[in-house]
Formats: sequence, C-alpha cells, structure tokens
Amino acid sequence: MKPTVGLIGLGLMGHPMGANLLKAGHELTVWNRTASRGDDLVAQGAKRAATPREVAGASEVVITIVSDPPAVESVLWGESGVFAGLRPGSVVVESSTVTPNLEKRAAAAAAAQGSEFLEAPVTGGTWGAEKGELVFMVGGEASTLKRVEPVLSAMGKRWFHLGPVGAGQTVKLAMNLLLEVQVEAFAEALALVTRAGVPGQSLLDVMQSSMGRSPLLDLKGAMMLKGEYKPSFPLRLMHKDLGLALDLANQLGVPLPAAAASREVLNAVKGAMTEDVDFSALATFWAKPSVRKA
Ligand code: NA7
Repeated sequence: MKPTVGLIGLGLMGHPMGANLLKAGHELTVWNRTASRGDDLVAQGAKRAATPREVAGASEVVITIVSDPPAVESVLWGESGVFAGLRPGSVVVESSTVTPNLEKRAAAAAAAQGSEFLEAPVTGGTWGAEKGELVFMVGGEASTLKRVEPVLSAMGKRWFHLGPVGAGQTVKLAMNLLLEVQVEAFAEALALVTRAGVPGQSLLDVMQSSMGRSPLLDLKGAMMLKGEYKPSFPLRLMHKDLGLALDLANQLGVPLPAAAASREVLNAVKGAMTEDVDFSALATFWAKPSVRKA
C-alpha cells in the first residue's frame, strides 16, 4: 500500500511535485494559501483540505514546500497548522529552503507528537520538478528516510543523506551560493566583453567549450543574452537564500565576501523590478544604469 501523502504549498515547485505524486498513484491531499492554485490537481484526483491541520490529519507523509521561514512557521505552528493535527507515527518532510535552526525546531516539535521529521530541500528548479528529477538534500534519521523513499522517488531522481537535521539546509544554502556567484560572475564577464564591443554570444560559446563549462550557464547565459527572465528560480527566492547563507555564515564566523557582494547586486535589482523575474535578471544591474542607482 502506498502511503497517503499531504502536500502543503503549490507554488512553482510544489505544484509539479503534486502532479507527479498523483501520477505515481499516491492518495494526495493538498492545501495552498491561494486555494485556486490547486484546482487542476483536484480535477486530477487530489483532495483539497481547508487547512494545513486537515492535511496532517489525512496523511501518513506530510510534505511542506513554501517560500520562506515565516511561511514555514505559519503552516507548521499556526493555529490551523500541521502540528495542530499531526497523526502519531506520521512523517513530516520539510522541503522549503529555510535555516538549519528552524528545521531543528520543527524536528523537535514533530518528535514531541510521536512523529518523525526529515528536512529535504530540493535542487533542480521547475524543470526538475516537472520531470520528476529533483535532487533532495536530506537531513534526519536514516530509518525515516527509508520510510519515505518511495514518496521521494515519485518526485525526484536522487537523494543525498547528508547527516542529522540541519545538514540538508546547510548544503542547500551552500549550493545556492555557488549557483548565484557563478551566474553573477558570468554577468560581470558579459558586461566587460559587450562594453568592449565583443558579442556576448562569443563569450558564452568559448566558455561552454572550455574547462569552465557549466550546464547552468547553458540556461542562464542564454536568458541573459536574450534579456528574457521568465522565472524558473525567482530572484526574490535567491535573494532570500543568500540572506540565509550570510546569516548562517555570521553565526559560524565564516567570511563570505563574494556572496555578500553578490547579494548587493540582487538587492539593487530586486528593488528595481516591478515583476517576478528569474535570478539571472541580476545581469540587468549592468545593462541598465537606472538599476544601479535604485
Ligand atoms: P513560489 O512559487 O513562490 O511558491 C511559494 C509557495 O509558498 C506558494 O504556495 C505560496 O502560497 C506559499 N506561501 C508563501 N507565503 C506563505 C505563507 N505566509 N503561508 C502559507 N503559504 C505561503 O516558490 P517555489 O515553489 O519556487 O519555492 C518553494 C520553496 O522551495 C522555497 O523555499 C524555495 O526557496 C525552494 P500562495 O500560492 O502565494 O498563496
């Protein structure tokens, strides 16, 4: 028997994860703050819950994937949150990108109710979520992971067990730092060559034929050259993640000078944008002088 699954958060990532859980044959209960984002999943057979508490009451495995720490606080600890209705013996899988400390608190709260907890932030973007090829960075007990592997396999292709709760988010924040700084470095290099009169495409062609080749830049480099920034990994979320990485670094006393400089670029672009854009839109920092003055 496949476990009954609850999914809280049907954003860019959660929605396709829900579609893949249904495809894999799980009985699925969903909740999203904006209920209409779940309409098509309900049409495909998901049950709609009125609150996160109701999701928890209906599910053996409860997955949460919402924006940021305040959103996780609200869906877990809110008056009608998961912890108000968790079934003893169930497992909470928290897949948002948040702080290691928040996950440790959530793990303790789940344990106090006789449930298990796993942090499992994801990488792979909307593309990976749609294809069911996400990669999970897992922190928690190996035995808990074993229990939910069939559920993870409906949404992802790989998972890494990185240690106790906290290790998964630590690696996730470090990963996003790497992705951000890489794209930011390419945007700087692009600004340099284009100002010198060399087409940006030439830089991308040579870069992608070199030792420095990066699959990420196949995608993000092309977006920057076209100046089209439909969000796959929204800039607002990368801005949040770099902030969380810098907070963690402050706690640990680790200097992150490139990440700090890069966050300033995200800050300026975020302040100047009126619509939701991909984080590769950080390239507009150089393209539009008005962004720098913002
Ligand atoms: P999205 O597409 O911005 O979706 C965010 C989701 O979080 C969406 O379902 C939101 O509901 C929900 N949300 C945001 N704030 C709240 C509060 N306060 N309470 C309840 N629900 C909330 O993000 P992604 O799907 O790309 O990413 C999700 C996470 O994975 C994030 O941590 C990333 O960094 C990685 P809404 O539809 O707006 O009502």
